[in-house]
Amino acid sequence: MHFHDAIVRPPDEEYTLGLTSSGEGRPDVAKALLQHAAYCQALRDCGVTLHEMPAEKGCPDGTFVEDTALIAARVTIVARPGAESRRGEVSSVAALLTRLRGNLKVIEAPGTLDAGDVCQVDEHFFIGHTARTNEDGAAQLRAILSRHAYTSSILDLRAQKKFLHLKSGISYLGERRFVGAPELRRVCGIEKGEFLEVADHESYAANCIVVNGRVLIAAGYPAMADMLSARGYRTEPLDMSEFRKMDGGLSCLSLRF
Ligand code: CIR
Repeated sequence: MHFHDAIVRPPDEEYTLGLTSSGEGRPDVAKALLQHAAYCQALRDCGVTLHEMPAEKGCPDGTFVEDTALIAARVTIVARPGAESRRGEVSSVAALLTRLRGNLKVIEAPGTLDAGDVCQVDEHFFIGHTARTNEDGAAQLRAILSRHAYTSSILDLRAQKKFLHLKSGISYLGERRFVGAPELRRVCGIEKGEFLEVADHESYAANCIVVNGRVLIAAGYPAMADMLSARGYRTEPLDMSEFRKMDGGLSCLSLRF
């Protein structure tokens, strides 16, 4: 899949007020802005045109723009975040997506869906049922996808507490290959041969993105970097420390299409 565009939104001074369970302390906003700028540059270096949204008042988690929508080739879906404090992020993203993508589908109450819970695998979608994405939201998404000739499966992840979202612990690399935490391989029912297992102490690095021939990964996870390099992937490490503090992974910072 080739990406031409990505939507991003920088953090602002309210960023420290966002949701987190990491216990890693408050993020340094100036540092987060630098890391965000480096992330944006890495996307540009992959040939992607960026659509930069301004930070929005009252949306401290707004930089995690991936959670607000799901963009597939044949349909664009506006999510309804499970955390009430994040619902205000959606309308501005929807307005931009209407301009960029045309007709949108929408997840409606009582459904909730954080798009970070959705992992696209070619024409199939894994949908995590989590603390953020409820049964109704997952079912709505499944119905929309099916109307656009995509298949999907809903995975009950509520028992595991380690990952906020499905994609916090698993990424699809393309060509039937995944990278992620072994426990999620089992839940997704993926064959071992297709799955590169991330060591437990590096599980944060499982969230990575493949963009036009490069894999953007979090810096500071050498086993993950070596595992991908050994298989011929070109990796681009990015410092994510200030996003990790707020439970955010690398994929969450952009909506790619
Ligand atoms: C939240 O708790 O919603 C944000 N602080 C982090 C969201 C990260 N998004 C993601 O993993 N897809």
